[in-house]
Amino acid sequence: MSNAGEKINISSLTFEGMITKAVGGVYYVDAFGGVYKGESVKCAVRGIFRARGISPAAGDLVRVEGDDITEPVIAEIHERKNFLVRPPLANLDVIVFVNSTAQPSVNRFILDKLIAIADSKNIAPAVVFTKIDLENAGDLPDIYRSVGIPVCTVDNTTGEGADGVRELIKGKTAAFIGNSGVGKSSLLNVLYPDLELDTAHISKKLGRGRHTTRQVELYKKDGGYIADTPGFSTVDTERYVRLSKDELPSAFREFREFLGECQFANCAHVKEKGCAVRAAVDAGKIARSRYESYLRMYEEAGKINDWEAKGGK
Ligand SMILES: Nc1nc2c(ncn2[C@@H]2O[C@H](COP(=O)(O)OP(=O)(O)OP(=O)(O)O)[C@@H](O)[C@H]2O)c(=O)[nH]1
Ligand SMILES: [Mg+2]
Ligand SMILES: [Zn+2]
Repeated sequence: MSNAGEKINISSLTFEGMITKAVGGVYYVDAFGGVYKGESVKCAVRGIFRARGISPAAGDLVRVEGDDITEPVIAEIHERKNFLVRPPLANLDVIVFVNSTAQPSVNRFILDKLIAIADSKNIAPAVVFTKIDLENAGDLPDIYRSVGIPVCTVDNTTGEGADGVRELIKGKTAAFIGNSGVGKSSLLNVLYPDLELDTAHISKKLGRGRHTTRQVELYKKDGGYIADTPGFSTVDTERYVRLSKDELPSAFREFREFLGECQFANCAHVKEKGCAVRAAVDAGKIARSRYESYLRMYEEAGKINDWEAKGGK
């Protein structure tokens, strides 16, 4: 880092980089150029962002300005290609949805909902099923593979299947997301043992983990960045998801080819006559569990819209 007595060209203290960690107003930025190139630099942020209601997040591409007296400052946040509110992450290429075949068990509805959100934000979804040493993944891999989503099944105790995950995330910015206790940190430790992430034993009483991972950080690996994230609970997903009734049908990727074929142009694909989506479900072209997730999200979207229409915010 800079040395008080040394003369440094100020312009070389300005650099482009990516935020990898945000903790209590302190940001760590991976420098892409300048004198700190390749290093992680601790930065503050200009107050102007707070005034504008922008809070820098891991994954943000930024310009950092420095002089040789004060701490480097994030002076500009470049436009985000996408943003996840919870956990706060910007500019993701891939979200790896991690599910356990054993405890905690897979919640198809939550998985479908999260995939729909990723698709609607143009973030490529991928699905991993862990703990295959304990339970078989059953029909799940086929359901997701058949709609073009990459699926890996892994046993984190031996590392079996983990190489498939490595291929998916190589050179990308990828977040590992899923319920607490599914084995996100365990899987990342299998892929990158030097991370030494904390993992926890399942609480027998609750049948789920205890939120071992508490904060989001992007780690530089295989020419890309990966984020371990704190496990969510079902309650979280009820709160942060906002897909409207209009956005929903096309957020289910396998519905898209049928959307123009319904008898009524404004078909909601719920119980309308001549619905091509329902016909596809009956014909086995769309998995029933996916369609059921759609119906449930449609119902939830109705609640949100009605509530907002009554003046809620
Ligand atoms: N048998 C078996 N156990 C696993 C596997 N993957 C993870 N576990 C165990 O499951 C527990 C939870 O794993 P973690 O990696 O801490 O889960 P996490 O998803 O990071 O949980 P949070 O950080 O709380 O969100 C630990 O006891 C792991 O040893 C697996 O493939 N097989
Ligand atoms: Mg964890
Ligand atoms: Zn329809």
